[in-house]
Amino acid sequence: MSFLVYLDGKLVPAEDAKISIFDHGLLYGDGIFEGIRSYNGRVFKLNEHLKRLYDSAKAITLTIPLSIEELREAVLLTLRSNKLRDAYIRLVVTRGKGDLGLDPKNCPKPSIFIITDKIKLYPEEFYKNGLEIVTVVTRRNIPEAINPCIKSLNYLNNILAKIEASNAGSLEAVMLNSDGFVTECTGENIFIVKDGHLYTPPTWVGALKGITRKAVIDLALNFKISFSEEVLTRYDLYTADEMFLTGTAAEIVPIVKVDGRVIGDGKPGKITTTLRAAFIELTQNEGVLI
Ligand code: PXG
Repeated sequence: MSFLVYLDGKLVPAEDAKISIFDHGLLYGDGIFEGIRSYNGRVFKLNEHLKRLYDSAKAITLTIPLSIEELREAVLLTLRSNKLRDAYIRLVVTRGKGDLGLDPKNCPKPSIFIITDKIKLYPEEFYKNGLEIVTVVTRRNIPEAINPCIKSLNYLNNILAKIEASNAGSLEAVMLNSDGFVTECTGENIFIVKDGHLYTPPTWVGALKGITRKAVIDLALNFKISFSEEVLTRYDLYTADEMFLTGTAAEIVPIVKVDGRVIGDGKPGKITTTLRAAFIELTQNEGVLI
């Protein structure tokens, strides 16, 4: 069945929504995006996602042709038009149509589109029993090149890591930075628990400032779970008591094996399970009403 997407100020049937082959988003990966979810008729952390989008835009000198309030309304309108309460929202801003050649000055008008659909990253069994992951050789982009805090359309770095994981028979990859420190996975931040303490790498090592990451840290603090951002090595992963990933699409995924090393007792840990339950409850009750 057809559904409507937002494209440059209009709602159009998905099959009629077309972007030019001269759009620099396609030609050069020149653009930015957000992946957002709605639950139970509310858009979870919508304002946080919009703020990150405008920060990404600023970092790549792209002027979004709508105010943050107008863009918020466009997201809500797209959801309402499709009568969606539980959805995955892909909000994309491209540099727009231009001549061939890298220079963004060739692109007078950025394009905005919003797709509201469903997403399922991993089969349900992995949320219950935990996922096995591997570290890969492909390193995360160094912050001095494309800063991983920019959520750009340039995901080839992460796609190469995903292919490596897949070739090794795994659904997800842990990416290290050029010094060998743990950064994040291909579309998720990473957390470990050791001796009751929760750790995640600081984003300056080369990770996205994940919105789910922040929500989980806030929940942990509410539960009085001790937490710190620390630079982590593969050794820290191998010797962790618990591990999990966070992301809008993935939500919270328990990890039970890394590079063949069993984490804890090989089952999702207690703190992971507690935080996951609290996260599910939060998503059902918090957010901008559609
Ligand atoms: N790291 C990277 C590299 C990401 O792309 C996250 C961490 C988690 O961030 P949030 O803010 O979502 O907690 C992401 C987010 C998809 C998809 O379609 C990917 C993401 C989000 C939504 C959808 O694969 N990645």
